[in-house]
This record gives sequence, C-alpha cells and structure tokens, in this order.
Amino acid sequence: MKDSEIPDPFAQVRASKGYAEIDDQGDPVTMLLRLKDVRKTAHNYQTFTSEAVPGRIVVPSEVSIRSTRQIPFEVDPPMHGAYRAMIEPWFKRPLQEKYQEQLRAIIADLLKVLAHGEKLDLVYDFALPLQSRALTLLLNSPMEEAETWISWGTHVFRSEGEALDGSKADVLYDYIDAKLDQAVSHPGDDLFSLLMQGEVEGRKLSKEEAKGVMVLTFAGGRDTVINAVTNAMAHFASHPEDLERLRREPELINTAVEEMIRYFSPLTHMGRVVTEDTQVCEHALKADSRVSLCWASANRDEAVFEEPNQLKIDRKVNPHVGFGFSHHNCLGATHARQVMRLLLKEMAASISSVELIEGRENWEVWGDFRRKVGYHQLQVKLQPRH
Ligand code: HEM
Ligand code: EMZ
Repeated sequence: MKDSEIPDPFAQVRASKGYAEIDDQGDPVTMLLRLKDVRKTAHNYQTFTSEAVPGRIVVPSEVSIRSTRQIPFEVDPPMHGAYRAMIEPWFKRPLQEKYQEQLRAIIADLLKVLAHGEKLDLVYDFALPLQSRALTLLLNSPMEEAETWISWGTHVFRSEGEALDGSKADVLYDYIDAKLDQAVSHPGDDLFSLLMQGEVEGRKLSKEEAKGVMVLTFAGGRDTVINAVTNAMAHFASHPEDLERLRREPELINTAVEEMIRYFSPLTHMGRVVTEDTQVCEHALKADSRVSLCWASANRDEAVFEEPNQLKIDRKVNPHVGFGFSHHNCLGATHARQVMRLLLKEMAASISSVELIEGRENWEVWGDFRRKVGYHQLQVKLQPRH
C-alpha cells in the first residue's frame, strides 16, 4: 500500500505561468494557481461573482443537475452578509463545551470499533459514519437520522466514477423538503426549524431559501470532512512519530489540524464567474467566463510556504486558504476544526499505531492535472494502546 502522501500536481505550471485552462462540460475554467491571485480574486466579488446561475461556480459545474441556489455560497455581498448573519451564530455552536463532549464521545466510540474490528474500512466504517453522526450535532437532529445520511454514500451529488449524479440529488432534495415541512408543522430546536422561523432583512425566509442553506450544509461538509479524516489517519501510518509527538505535546493539536487542512486541501478549488473583461496574473479574462480559485495549489505556493510539500505538524506561519478566503470563508470550519482536533486527541490517547492494508486512492482529474484527494476505500489495522 502506497503511503499517505498527497502530491502537488500544480507546482510547475504555478511557477511558470500561474494559471491553467481546463475544459469542464464545454464551459472552460481558468484555474488560478498562486496564493496571491487566489486571495485577490476571492476578495473581489464585483468582478468575480458567486451569484451566477446556480451550480455554475462549482467545478465540475452542477448546472445540469440542480436549480436551487445554495445560500450563502451562491450569493454576493451585501445580501450574502444578511444571510450569513442569520445563520453564523448557529454554526458557532461547536465552540460550546457540551457539543465538544458529545462529539468526543462519537469519535471515541467509532475509534473503539475500528481498533477492535477485523478488516475494517476507514472510509465506510469510520469517516462516513463520523461525518454523519457529527452532523446530527451541528443540525441538532436526532442521532437516528445519521443512518439515513450514511446510506447516501460519500457525496450527495456524485458517485464513484460519475462526477454528477442527478438521481442522488433528488434523494437529498426530497429529504430536505420533508424536514422543512415538518419544521413548520412541528417546530423543534434544530437548524431546519431555525431557518423556517428566522428572518432576514425583516422578512421570513422562503422555503426555497431555507432549502438552499440546507442543501449546502449537507453537500459542502461531506466529502471534505471524510477526506480530511481519512487522510489524517493515513498520515499516522507513514508518520508514527507525529502521533507520538501529539501524545507528548497535545498543545500542538490545533497547529497540526491547520497544517493538515493546508496539506490535504480537501476542497481542491471553487469557481467564480467573471462579470467584466479583466486580467489576472497578466492573463486576459472575458466577461461571462469562469475562473477557479485553486485552494490546493495556493496552499503549496513556494513563494509563501517553506518546504510546501512537507506536512509539518508544528508549522508556525501558515496562512493557508484550505477553508477559503474573504467573505465566503467556510461557515462549517468551526465544526470541521473540532472534528479534526478531537480526532487527533482521541487518536493520540487511545491508538498506538496505524497500518494501511489495502485501498483505492481517489484521484480527481482536472484537464492535464491529476490530484489525489483521499481514498475511495482504505482497509486499516489500528493497534489500541491498552
Ligand atoms: C465554504 C472548505 C467543511 C459549509 C467553503 C469554502 C471552502 C470550504 C474552501 C469556500 C468556498 C468559496 O469561497 O466559494 C471546506 C473544508 C471542509 C469544510 C476543507 C472540511 C475540512 C464544511 C462543513 C460545512 C461547510 C462541515 C457545514 C456542515 C460551508 C458553507 C460554505 C463553505 C456553508 C459557504 C460560506 C459562504 O458562502 O459564506 N468551505 N469546508 N463546510 N463551507 Fe466548507
Ligand atoms: C457545493 C460545494 C460547497 C456543491 C463550499 O463548497 O460543495 C460541493 O461538494 C457540492 O457539490 O454543490 O455545495
């Protein structure tokens, strides 16, 4: 089994040109590869909008499989800020002690099963159930709901070998529709209910708007979290010294998590639509064309990060963009960071070593670039400490 390395396919083009042109379903994309350009472009929403036809800023484009606008992701300021203000406090709940204790218990239980089982799969027996059970805390939904979400697999719009899967999207949409109706007839203390009761700019959110928030919550935080969790565990198989060090120096955990997000960059890139003829990186861009902010390339930019291809759990200066940059920075980051921190903490406390048995790597293809993002499957053997 190959090791946990995540190679950087962008290095050469990033250094020589700074951008690359790829095709996506006949709607080309100029990928921006340098950290400076990615940040500048993310910040300039007037020229690089997120508010295009729903699905068009995603690469691969989801225009053919959905029409619901994801909120606040596909909305520009100032309206973006109004939506975000309404939901942001809810997405900060992972800072609460009780939330963290419940999350710790979810992780500890799953680790116990993984460590004592035979031939278990890190993706399907650990990362996917962990992501789904953790999401019940974020939504404040009953734990049983996680079983339904687990049955949807690792991505709600994609299946293995199929970049876009419309029938999967329908399953998610029907589920969200039913939950939003239930939130109106029997309001509870969950995110569905908050959205159906909440107000933005002095008016109630429509059901379509609430749906837009929920679709994003289910889609955005799924394969990203699963890949981050799987890659972190795989890293300890080839770098047992890092697990040992976190055991001795738990104060490094937060720094280690940021470094893992930089190095893994679970979301490779995200697009914007150009609103007027402009230039980035001395390259002309036409109005209505697409660019992508390549977080994964920016996070290996040698102009910014020393030894960018090394995962250093004690990296001091780390201005990574793994959770995005500027107003659309990841709303789920508080939750995702807690998942990763508690995972590292529990791993250090209860596992002495990780061995990778066999697996199938997950490689994305973007034009001439091939990028490993994680694993489709990964059989592991964990050695418990006690
Ligand atoms: C936005 C990455 C987990 C919800 C983003 C963006 C990135 C990102 C790069 C910026 C997109 C852009 O600028 O267009 C990640 C990574 C994650 C993760 C690497 C895990 C390690 C989550 C989770 C949730 C979530 C767990 C929620 C359950 C969102 C939302 C936005 C967003 C709602 C849009 C924010 C806005 O438009 O204001 N994420 N994400 N993400 N993410 Fe995440
Ligand atoms: C969209 C996106 C959000 C998209 C911040 O990223 O995540 C992707 O995985 C989904 O396919 O629809 O939610």
